[in-house]
Amino acid sequence: EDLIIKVPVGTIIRDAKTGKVIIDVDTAGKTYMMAKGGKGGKGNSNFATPVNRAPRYAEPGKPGQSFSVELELKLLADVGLVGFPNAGKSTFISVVSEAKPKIADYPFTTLEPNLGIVRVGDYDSFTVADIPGIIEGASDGKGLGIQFLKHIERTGILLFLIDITSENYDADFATLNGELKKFSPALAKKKKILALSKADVFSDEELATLQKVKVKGYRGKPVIISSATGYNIEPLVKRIWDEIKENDKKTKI
Ligand SMILES: Nc1nc2c(ncn2[C@@H]2O[C@H](COP(=O)(O)OP(=O)(O)OP(=O)(O)O)[C@@H](O)[C@H]2O)c(=O)[nH]1
Ligand SMILES: [Mg+2]
Repeated sequence: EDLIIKVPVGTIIRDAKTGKVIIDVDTAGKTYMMAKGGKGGKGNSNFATPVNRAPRYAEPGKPGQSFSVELELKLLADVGLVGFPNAGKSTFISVVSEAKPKIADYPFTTLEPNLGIVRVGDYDSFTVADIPGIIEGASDGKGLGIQFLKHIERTGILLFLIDITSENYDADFATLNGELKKFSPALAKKKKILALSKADVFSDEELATLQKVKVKGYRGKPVIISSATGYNIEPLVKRIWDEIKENDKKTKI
């Protein structure tokens, strides 16, 4: 009888010895025969004849394949959140989804990724992965390191959050990008949306001067948001949704 082991979508199965990927379970319902079972033997009663009721002969079975595999689960989300500690990533996911991550005004509050489902209109939704904050030197092990970046390797797009009170958006954006790149050049090349968070701490006049702000290395205008007041959250969700649909179109062609 077949032994069927169910694994979540996003599981990668590797040969434990060589590390070679055997199968990447990237879609629901994907099946794969990992190891061929052995052949059952035949006991001596199968060979009984009227003359010899208890033959000594039996057919031995053949052993099945046997080897060790490693299973790794990567989160599959449409959007991955990228930012320094305290940028407001978890707060953002908590206002756009049902996720209830820990939020606090000190760095490295988030230690494990959180997933949230964001509803768009009545029928659509996308998923967001909130991960720990990145700092300069993370790729050399500073802060929490960057191992958790593997969780956003399989997201369609990245949402960068930079605190609007930061002194230098250009430098922040470059640092975040640099750390991503050191982890995986492919990750750094993903489609990005940049948002400046915590807009509520600025006055309307200050915000007015920021409306045209450009950030080096980022095409387009950053979206200025406040998770606290909801300012521009809906347009940002709409924008993310449009990008996801655009990405889908590209991968289908
Ligand atoms: N004023 C204001 N404060 C905010 C806003 N969003 C988040 N904060 C505050 O910023 C602090 C950090 O928020 P988090 O959401 O925990 O930040 P994070 O980016 O998830 O931080 P790490 O998990 O450490 O990487 C908390 O004190 C939040 O209340 C906002 O829109 N306005
Ligand atoms: Mg957090």
